Amino acid sequence: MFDDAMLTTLARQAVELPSWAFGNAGTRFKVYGTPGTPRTIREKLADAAQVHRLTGLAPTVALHIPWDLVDDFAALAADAEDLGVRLGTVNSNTFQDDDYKFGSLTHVDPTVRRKAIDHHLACIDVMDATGSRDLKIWLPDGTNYPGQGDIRGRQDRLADSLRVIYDRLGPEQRLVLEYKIFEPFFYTMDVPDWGTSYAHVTALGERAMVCLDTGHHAPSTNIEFIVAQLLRLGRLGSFDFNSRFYADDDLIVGAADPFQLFRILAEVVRGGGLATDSPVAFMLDQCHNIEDKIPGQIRSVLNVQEMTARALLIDQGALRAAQDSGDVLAANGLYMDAFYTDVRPALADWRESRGLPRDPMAAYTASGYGDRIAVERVGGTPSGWGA
Ligand code: PSV
Ligand code: MN
Repeated sequence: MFDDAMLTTLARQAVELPSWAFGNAGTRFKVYGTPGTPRTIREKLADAAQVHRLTGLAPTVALHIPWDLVDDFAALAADAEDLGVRLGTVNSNTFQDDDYKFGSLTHVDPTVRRKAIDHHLACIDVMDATGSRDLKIWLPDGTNYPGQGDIRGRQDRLADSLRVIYDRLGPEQRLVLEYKIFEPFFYTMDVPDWGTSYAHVTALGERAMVCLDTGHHAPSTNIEFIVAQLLRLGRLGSFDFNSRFYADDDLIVGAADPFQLFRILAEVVRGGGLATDSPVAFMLDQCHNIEDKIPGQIRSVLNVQEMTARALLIDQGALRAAQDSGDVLAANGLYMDAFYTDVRPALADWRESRGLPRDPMAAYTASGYGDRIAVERVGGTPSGWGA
């Protein structure tokens, strides 16, 4: 089913796991714990390593600072390697401190702004120790009421703050700026959309890119259009994959709308986002509120792989011919043929040929790892929102 070029692309595919996916999460109503939830970042890495061991798809793990703070990040990086994974993107956090009630990198008070900047510089120190390439900034800043803040002044202060952070990056390091339409603020967010992120990153320089979180758009937004545009502009730095029904639901990628994931990956393929020299980093940004976390992550990376394989099946030559000749139904038919092709048996064969389990979900259950950690990890504080 797959030709050599497709197989090479699939073999290269990597999806970064978020350390926080292994901790307990929930809504503002309730957090349900799971037996065996990691108490430390090392236990989170051990769980992430299971996902990679069974799928071959998830060689790196993103950190969240200060949740994953340790004394010695070089030692943590070595521990990760021992477990079979590497440390990836470093995520900053300016959303859990009283000082940031009215903003962090945009705050009117220079002292608070400086504190937020310094936090990001500390994150870059972590990157230096871990060898991580990307600093991801999701900015929680915004306002709730018309007139509450000076929209334009906040943009100016943000630009100034980002400049200081960007200038501290090493030559191989990048800054990716994530946008989000709403939440935690409801009237304005200071980076609400890809255009605002794009404006800031282009002002900063070549190594500043946009991060697209699939859950951060208004309903009905054509996300694949944004993907196409950012790839065209050379500024799509990374994806945070997840699914949404209503808002920032953070459900398993491909669960709510597999066809949307297919369309997004079709534009990634079209725009060279899977090429060897692609600047695009693929990550999950999910929380597993009621399902088990490790199999939740396994299912997620398999969903990305499956939709990538389907997107690779689009006959690009035939599609171009149909598009150029105005054959609307043929062009659409080529898309739908690829989308409806069940690639799962072929992917299972391919996994087997690479020494991986045909069915990673079943292999995880059979491994007994989940039962083992449930017994072993007693006492201590399970990781969760805030650690
Ligand atoms: C909050 O919406 C969020 O989910 C952002 O998407 C970040 O990427 C993530 O948290 C981690 O800070
Ligand atoms: Mn995100």
